[in-house]
Amino acid sequence: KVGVIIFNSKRIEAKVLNTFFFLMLLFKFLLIGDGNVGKTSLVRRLCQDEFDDKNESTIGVEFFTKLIHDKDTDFKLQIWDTAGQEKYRSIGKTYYRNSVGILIVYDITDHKTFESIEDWISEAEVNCDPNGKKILIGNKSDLVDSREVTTQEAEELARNHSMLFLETSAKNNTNVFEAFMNVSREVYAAVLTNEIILSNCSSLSLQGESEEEESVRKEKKCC
Ligand code: G3D
Ligand code: MG
Repeated sequence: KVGVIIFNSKRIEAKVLNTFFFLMLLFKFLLIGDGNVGKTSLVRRLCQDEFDDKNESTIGVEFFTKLIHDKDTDFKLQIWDTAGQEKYRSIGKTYYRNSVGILIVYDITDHKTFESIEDWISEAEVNCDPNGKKILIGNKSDLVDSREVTTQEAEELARNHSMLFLETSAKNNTNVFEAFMNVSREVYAAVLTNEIILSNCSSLSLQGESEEEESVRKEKKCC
């Protein structure tokens, strides 16, 4: 089955985009949540398959990219990570603009970070695509003895907001790829049904990488 994308008012099959135009769907994803919950560690685990327990709070690049191949479709995630601004709740609107996949992260060993989740959901609802797909992520699932947030209470919160939910460990590489993949599949399904309209050029990228992305990858060893 081949999905149909409405692009600039034209119906284009997703596979045709991939095969003949050497174009690839580009989804902007972002991570939000309190400082220190492991947002940067999750992106690094996904893109570099690395875990560094001496993470600097500022990483100096605005986004990472990850190519995803799922069944007969390729797409690219452009994943924005904050550079520490979340500590002051001063994330600008540019960070949120055009994002269609939103990962909202708390730390299962710090209940305060879970209590902030409602505020982060409100931020996402005000600033992101209203049909964007969200996932609630309870990170640091490896720290079982220090757990402060139960799986059940998090599941209930996610259900109340019609969000996906997963517990992850960036350290042990548990559920990290799955978290991004599950949101990607929901976004892609919503694109095919026109619930999410990718109507501007920033939603497509040439297959392969741009010079900017290549230089970021080389500098930061990104994927
Ligand atoms: P942030 O980007 O949300 O601010 P970071 O969070 O990715 O910078 O991570 C904050 C701290 O949590 C880091 O430790 C990091 O190593 C740790 N961390 C991130 N993910 C996990 C995880 O899955 N398990 C465990 N055990 N620790 C994790 P430091 O010591 O640098 O503060
Ligand atoms: Mg960070």
